[in-house]
Amino acid sequence: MNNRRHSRLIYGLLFVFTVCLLSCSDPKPFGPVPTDAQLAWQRMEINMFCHFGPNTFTGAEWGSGQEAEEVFAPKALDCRQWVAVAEQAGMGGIILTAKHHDGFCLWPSAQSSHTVKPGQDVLRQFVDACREGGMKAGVYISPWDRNHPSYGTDAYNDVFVNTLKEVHTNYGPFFEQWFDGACGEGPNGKKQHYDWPRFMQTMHDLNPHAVIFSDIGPGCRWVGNEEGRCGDPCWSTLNTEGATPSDNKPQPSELETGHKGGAKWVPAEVDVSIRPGWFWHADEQPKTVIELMEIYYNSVGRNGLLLLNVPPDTNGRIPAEDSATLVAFCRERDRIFSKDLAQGAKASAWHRHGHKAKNVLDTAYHTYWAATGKSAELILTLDSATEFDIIVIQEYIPLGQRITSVNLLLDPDDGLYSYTIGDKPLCTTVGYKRIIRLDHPIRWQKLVFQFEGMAPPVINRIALYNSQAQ
Ligand code: FUL
Repeated sequence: MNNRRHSRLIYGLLFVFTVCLLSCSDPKPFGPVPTDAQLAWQRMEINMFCHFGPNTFTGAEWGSGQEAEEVFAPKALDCRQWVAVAEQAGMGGIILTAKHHDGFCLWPSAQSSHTVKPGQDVLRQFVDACREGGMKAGVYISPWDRNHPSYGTDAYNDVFVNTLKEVHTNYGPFFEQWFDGACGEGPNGKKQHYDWPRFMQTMHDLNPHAVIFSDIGPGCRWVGNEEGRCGDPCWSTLNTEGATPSDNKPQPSELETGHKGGAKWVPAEVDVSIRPGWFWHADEQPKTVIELMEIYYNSVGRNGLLLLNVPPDTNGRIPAEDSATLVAFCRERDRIFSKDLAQGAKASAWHRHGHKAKNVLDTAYHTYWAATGKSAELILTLDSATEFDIIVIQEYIPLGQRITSVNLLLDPDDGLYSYTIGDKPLCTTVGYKRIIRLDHPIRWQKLVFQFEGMAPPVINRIALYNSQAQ
């Protein structure tokens, strides 16, 4: 072999080796990715919010802080019932308003005189009931305090830090800390300058695994509205540089959509109430199952976590009409989503070694199909023509949120054509979960999904459902 042929052979072998190495290697994360706690949180999908306190008895939404402590008098407090309702509703966690804007503490706090009576520790009953029932407990502690005499002065930041320490040390661990951003006037007419960096650092020191909610995270962000919907698109990434919760946050419309290519992983939490108010009021009624399903599609179905508020009444129990609605809401989700019609299909695509297209069909979370390019196609061939009207796609978010559009081609004998919803492709962003409702059911056998991403798409699940099925 002469020298030229010899070096050509070596270059050839090197080329083949490099290509092989590139296509065999695991995909690398793209951009920011969730922490283990954020991933576990997102996979909970729906949690319960409980607004409970003096407002439950006075009919207010924002208590003045001047109400007598005695007004808080639940007749038959039963936190186990809250847990049972949440469990039947398919929820894995409950977040309780341990302190709302009136400053009233649902535990006998050493930081305030506006609290429950010593023998009436609701927070204790709540965490005990959650632990007993295998439910995760979370806590809302409002920085806005309309009762505390030091509110509006530097001393209040110390009080608030001590309050966090008291709650998380004596009652924790909590899976989520909810920091409401509201910042109004206190009893002396002054507004507080919240020391957010200190609050966040305190939380981190107390429980680094708690997901911290605020307008801008760091664990999860406010979705920018209280109507029960994410934006479309909805990115789990957000630019938070220079922003603070409360008075220096991104616009609500930015919080709805997040920022494409944003620097931090701060997924959207969709807080909305089952009733018109956050607190229970005798003259209000829960939403219907149809309304809750719409909220579900627009929150969980658009890459958000749904935090559904279900307020206990003056008995200290969740009213029967709310729990019946929640059970019916859960049944409706089971009815639609228990039969994945893509099971048993064949999936094919170009793939990286070990991350084959068929992985999108199994139910294991950590198996996925990794495309080789930013534009990629995956073909799903069902056993026979099958009717469906819902497509669920899940991006494997431990490697980041990548997808920017999904197009569906249907493959009739006479050539491919694109399925559009209105005049749009199936969707833009996917993220943890995207539920796409078609305009009407279609009966089809071969589906070609075309993906575009900022990096090669990585998908762990594609499923098909028929919402008309019984
Ligand atoms: C808001 C509060 O002002 C409401 O009272 C409620 O707690 C809601 C969840 O957040 O900002």
